[in-house]
Amino acid sequence: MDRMWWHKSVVYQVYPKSFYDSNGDGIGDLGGVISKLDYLEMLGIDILWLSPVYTSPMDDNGYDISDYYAIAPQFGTIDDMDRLIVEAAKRGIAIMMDIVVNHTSDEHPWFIESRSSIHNPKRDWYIWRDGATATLPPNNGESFFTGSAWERDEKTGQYYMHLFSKKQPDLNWKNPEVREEVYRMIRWWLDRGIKGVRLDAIDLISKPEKCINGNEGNNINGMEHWANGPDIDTYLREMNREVFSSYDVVTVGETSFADTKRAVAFTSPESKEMDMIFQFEHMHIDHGGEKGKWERVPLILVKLKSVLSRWQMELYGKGWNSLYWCNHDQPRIVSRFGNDESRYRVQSAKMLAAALHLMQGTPFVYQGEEIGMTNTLFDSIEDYDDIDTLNYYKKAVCEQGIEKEEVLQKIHWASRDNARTPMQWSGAKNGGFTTGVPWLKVNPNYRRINVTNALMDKDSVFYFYRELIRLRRNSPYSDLIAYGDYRQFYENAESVFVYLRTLGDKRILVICSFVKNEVAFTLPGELEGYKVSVILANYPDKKEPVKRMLRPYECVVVELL
Ligand code: TEU
Ligand code: CA
Repeated sequence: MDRMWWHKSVVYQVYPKSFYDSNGDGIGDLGGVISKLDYLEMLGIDILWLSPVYTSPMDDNGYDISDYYAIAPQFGTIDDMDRLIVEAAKRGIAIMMDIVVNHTSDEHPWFIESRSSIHNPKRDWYIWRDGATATLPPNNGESFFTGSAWERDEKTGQYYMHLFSKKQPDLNWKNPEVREEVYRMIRWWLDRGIKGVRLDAIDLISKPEKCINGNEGNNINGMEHWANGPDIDTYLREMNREVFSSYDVVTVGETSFADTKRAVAFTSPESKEMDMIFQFEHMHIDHGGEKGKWERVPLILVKLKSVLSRWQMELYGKGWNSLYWCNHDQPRIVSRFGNDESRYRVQSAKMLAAALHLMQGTPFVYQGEEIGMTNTLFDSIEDYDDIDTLNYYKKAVCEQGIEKEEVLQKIHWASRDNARTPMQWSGAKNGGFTTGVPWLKVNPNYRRINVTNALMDKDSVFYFYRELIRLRRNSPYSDLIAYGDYRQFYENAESVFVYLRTLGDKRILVICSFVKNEVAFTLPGELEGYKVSVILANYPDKKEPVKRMLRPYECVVVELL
């Protein structure tokens, strides 16, 4: 595979609403992002992925766009956006925009026209169907945000499809005019100087031919029909040809239904579709499955290791992985796969970082992950904001009659708001995020966990991330980390994750303990002859791991010489 610039890049995701508020209205904004660019430069990242900042009624915090060519006033102006692109570039940082084109807002002029009459020229820009009966929607498909995926429109009596909220009607990609408009819009942004594109929910753009019922179950009905529709590859190839092929740009598709085979089809250079994708298999390990995403399932490390290893092996030389633990839709990783109790938080956050960043792929760091931010425990549903969370609460409490306490517990664990509490910059009021009233409560642990503290402590999670980023971008191990092959050891071990990366005669072994008790470790027999030299560790003594007990959440990365 040809080497590409983004093979050694690290991406940092900013969720603008929660990053930094520059004018005291309680909402993070572009001015805030600009003022923190020096911080991001210090961390050493290459690309800044900005969650949507376009004009939007904010039903889903900007993932419901009503004007693709304008910035939401809460976030700033198009001049601020241009300034961000320029200021970031000065610091060697490229901007990646979040492109949401599976759906628009119902307040987008296209949809307003589309719903106005059956004969409107834009009618066919969205997915309209007659009900199955006088009272039933076209099929039993459910939306990702609870309830039917169909909304009946009074005006014409037909239903429109919305795989997410009812304020997010799905575009009809079958219509070539829609595709042309989408491509024009993306080109407009690329011409402004952005260097990356994240394609939201892109595996959902090609809809099934027939409007049949999905399997009933505890999970989302219709899920099996929504993703990877018949024309998915055709559309992606067309978009690549019409847009991306003329620019030096990196693309990443959000594809929650992809398996490794699909991933190769999406990301192999010959396919000419996308550069990499976000897969979700490792995110479904501790929730989801049969019982739906609000049910917690205990983490089984052997399963997690096997999923990650399979993605490493099956994409090797064929496609390209993205590597991520966190984003704005996922609870905080240190609270999930690590341990957020004070005495283990730092160690486990570092261990998770090493486990992920030393695999093959392009790592993504989500704001706050680099200081080990944790889940939050709001005691009232009033404190939550996320539409997915609120819809679920209503259904669970009002329709299913589940105890409020029990529902709140599930929300504590799984709500997307865990990732969306404001960035913790300092121990000052509101974590230094705003001088006003924050739109979402700050996690009360901000006095302890914040950027100011992290920067003052040479053993902080922050500096560990910085070191991992440096190792990948600019160190004697860069080529090995980007292109070395991957092999797992001890795949049946329940507490430790061990893998070897090899390129030519250079090799590193990554050893990570996922548990709070001590666990015995011995260097795999076939590696015994090598001289062991520690290059990174999360305990200050950097003790060699040949045959000894690993301490709680210990990780050691060694070069085998
Ligand atoms: O997410 C789409 C997606 O597949 C899911 O992760 C979804 O967020 C999850 O099932 C809800 O619990 C993308 C965005 O990342 C998300 O923030 C948006 O809400 C969604 O698309 C709609 O645009
Ligand atoms: Ca603001």
